[in-house]
Amino acid sequence: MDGIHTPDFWDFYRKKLIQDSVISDYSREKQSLNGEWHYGIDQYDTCLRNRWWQQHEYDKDGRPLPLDYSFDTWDKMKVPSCWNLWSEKLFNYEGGMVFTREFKVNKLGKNKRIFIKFGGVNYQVAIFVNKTYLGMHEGGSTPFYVEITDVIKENNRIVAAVNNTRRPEYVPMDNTDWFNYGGIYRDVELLYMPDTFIKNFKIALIPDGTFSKATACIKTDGALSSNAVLKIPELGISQEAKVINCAGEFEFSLNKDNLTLWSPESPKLYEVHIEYGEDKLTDLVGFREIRVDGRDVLLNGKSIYLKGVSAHEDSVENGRAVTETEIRENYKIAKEMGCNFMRLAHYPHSETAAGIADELGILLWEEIPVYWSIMFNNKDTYINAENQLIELITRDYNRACVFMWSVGNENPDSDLRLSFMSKLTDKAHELDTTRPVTAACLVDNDNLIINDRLADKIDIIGINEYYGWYDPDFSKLPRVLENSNPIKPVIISEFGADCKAGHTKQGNRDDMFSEEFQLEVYNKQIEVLSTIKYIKGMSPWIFFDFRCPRRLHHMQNYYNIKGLLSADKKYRKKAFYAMQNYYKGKAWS
Ligand code: GCB
Repeated sequence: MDGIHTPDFWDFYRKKLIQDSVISDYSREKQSLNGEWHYGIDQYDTCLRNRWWQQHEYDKDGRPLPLDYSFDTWDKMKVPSCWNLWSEKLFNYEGGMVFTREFKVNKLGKNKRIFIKFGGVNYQVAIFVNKTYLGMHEGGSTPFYVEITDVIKENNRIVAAVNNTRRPEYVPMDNTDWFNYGGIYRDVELLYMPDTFIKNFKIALIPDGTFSKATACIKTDGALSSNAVLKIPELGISQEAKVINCAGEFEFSLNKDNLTLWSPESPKLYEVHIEYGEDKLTDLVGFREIRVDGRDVLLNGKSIYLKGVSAHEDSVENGRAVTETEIRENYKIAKEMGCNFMRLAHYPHSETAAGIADELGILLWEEIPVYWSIMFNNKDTYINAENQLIELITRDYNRACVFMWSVGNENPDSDLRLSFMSKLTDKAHELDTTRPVTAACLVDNDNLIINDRLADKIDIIGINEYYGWYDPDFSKLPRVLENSNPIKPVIISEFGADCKAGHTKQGNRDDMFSEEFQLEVYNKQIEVLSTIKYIKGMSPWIFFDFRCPRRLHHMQNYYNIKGLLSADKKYRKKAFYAMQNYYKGKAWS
């Protein structure tokens, strides 16, 4: 009875974790594996326990064995999608789900390496191709890549055992204020690479105020002794770098007078080409400089006020599997509201979201789901959080729109949390010396002051405060701000109030959920926050209503309704217009 008594079967799978596998793949030769996959609801993880993926279907004498699965008769689901929205019976499902399909590869040949890319699978997934276990990825929001060169044949079967069970040691943990959609909800693609290839590359303007020095580095995979070449044809740049131990670095000058700096008003992108042996890679990159100077935030040397809004990755129709059309529509409405900035909360949104923000000129706050009180004392939790940070920074380093990395949200100040998040901040600084690091911190509500010990480590202090809502005593807000004297810039990363779209005051307790009430909170917040010089931006909570299992009030109906827009984004609440008036009248400094 192979596999039935296997209490420690997770250990077997977790021994092969896929981490830090991100490959720069813009412009790569790809084959989509999106489309219909068979799926089976596997509540007890029997695929993993009993190793269905080995497809051990006959005994040694060729007699058929009884099976508990039949991959090709299972129902089909579209990939990418969130299973909760695929079928009514899965609306609230959390647990194991096995996905499988057959595929052919377009190209088999010498000197070719083939990888599978998963853009996002929530939360954990074990991958098998042609009866071989390739590894497990944990963390539902960042991409991972698995090499399949050695197992590939003409006809292939992939099995992906996904599980979105929430656990206290995960990142995020088991308690969050958003819906835990399950599924393979971003693209799945095959990548064709030469034997030796550029694994990833980073390029940026050096933030020294001269706008004339740039740096780039590449990591390579495979053996080769040749130089790498970097070209930016529009700027007349062609540079060579030695690759030693699979790493190469370029430092080069740009002619400041020829260079159009990337900014929200002028989101200029340049084609950057890198060649290394047979491998060629192209990316579209904007050059700009971000600096923090005292309490000031500078973009291209000029003080900037971040007119933002926070947003989840969610849509009524597609959950977290938001489409490019939906992303573009969101940015369009944000721009109509007067935004130059968005906080993509509380986990990495898709790389498409960053790509489009680059193109449209929207600055982004990108975040990892170190949310509330995760297990700060657990070593594996730290490794997991750090890995998500590495995967995010590797994926989006070249996106000019990314203004800062956030290492967490509302984590109560404790010694363990301070050391956990200080380490994450150091890691972010090590991986990226060109951007500020932030975190959404809490106010010290006993002493009415901004007093988070993490503020010493991060470069921009994010503050979440709900005066006028969770704390109805609004008079505390001006006191907090007067009592505080931060030496760094502050962004109000959250404030807000629930509001049911279209609901007006009726003279009862539900008035708290009315548009008038939300509007009043916004008006009071804007009035106070706009007078404080060290506040350099804001991203109120939140752009649109989103699905949330913690919200059981009859006005909420399993949604967090603090949106400025309704969940379908069609209805603009009164407070939307208050923000619009404020932002449209707000100058740049
Ligand atoms: C917060 C959290 C956010 C919640 C929000 C709320 O402080 O950061 O995730 O959704 O409050 O609505 O309570």
